[in-house]
Amino acid sequence: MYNELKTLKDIPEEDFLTGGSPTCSGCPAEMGLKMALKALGKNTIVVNSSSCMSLLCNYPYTPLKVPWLHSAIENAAATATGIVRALKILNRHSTVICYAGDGATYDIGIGSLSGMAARGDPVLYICYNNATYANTGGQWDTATPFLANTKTTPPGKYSKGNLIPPKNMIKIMGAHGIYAASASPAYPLDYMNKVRKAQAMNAPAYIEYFSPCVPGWGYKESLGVKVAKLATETCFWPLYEIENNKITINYKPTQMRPVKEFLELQDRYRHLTDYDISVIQGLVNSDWKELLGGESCKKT
Ligand SMILES: Cc1ncc(C[n+]2csc(CCOP(=O)(O)OP(=O)(O)O)c2C)c(N)n1
Ligand code: SF4
Ligand SMILES: [Mg+2]
Repeated sequence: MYNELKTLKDIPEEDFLTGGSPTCSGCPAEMGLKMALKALGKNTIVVNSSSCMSLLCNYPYTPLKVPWLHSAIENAAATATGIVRALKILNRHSTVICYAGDGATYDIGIGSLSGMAARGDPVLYICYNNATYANTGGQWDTATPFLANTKTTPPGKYSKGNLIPPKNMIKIMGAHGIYAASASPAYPLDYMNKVRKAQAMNAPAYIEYFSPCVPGWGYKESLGVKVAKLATETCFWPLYEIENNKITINYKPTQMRPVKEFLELQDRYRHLTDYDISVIQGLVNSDWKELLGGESCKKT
């Protein structure tokens, strides 16, 4: 059981991530940590793998009002496990979270994360997915969407951008038998309630937060939430959760918008032709159909 936020008015006013950080103006990843901490409360310890978010704290300065630990990019989950076990020896309790990028999660730290889930360590792992190694300039990783332009997948005479379809980490973590969910800055109540739900489980949990990136995706800095909203309205980024291997879709648009509306706001898709966009639309349609099928098949 957890204390559900029913309306925006229920969101706690107290902030544990204050102003003065060096992230880009309008950075949705920072918003994601801010909202998570509002949902979790003061008795929380944050582990941050090397990333844009690890720039938040530069000794002796920090915008955070909770304890924060920087880990190497490959071992945030193992570091969090160590904290949980040390607290147990001290007979103390805090919620321990990892707030890690997609590069750390999908690629460099996946072994550490998988081990944490397999051992049953009570850590809430939040991956903010900006679909690149943003902090080092925006290189491709296995979260990068099909045909996206990144520093290492530039479109040109012989290339259309990224040709490797991204993997689905939410399903990979759900297959570990733990709670796994997608979330978005455009649906703050859904996100913060998932964070609270995971906190109350006192078990390993994985939440993946869709995190538009101003310079990496190339959109106007005021449009982060709009980009994220269109990702969900077009079913490019559906909101769902996996619990005890059952899929529940949290939001079904009454009318699915064309994926073009999401793509056209961003420079990383500027090179696409109408045909390329139709290919992406086909992929989105089949992923959405598979998700709907997965939901109904698990309920019967
Ligand atoms: C083992 C290792 N490889 C590479 C790096 C360099 N590095 C520092 S931050 C970073 C990007 C991390 O990407 P992600 O986890 O997606 O976070 P983001 O930068 O997008 O916020 C990289 C590659 C590193 N610190 N350690
Ligand atoms: S590069 Fe992207 S993720 Fe990094 S601080 Fe800027 S907007 Fe945020
Ligand atoms: Mg990233």
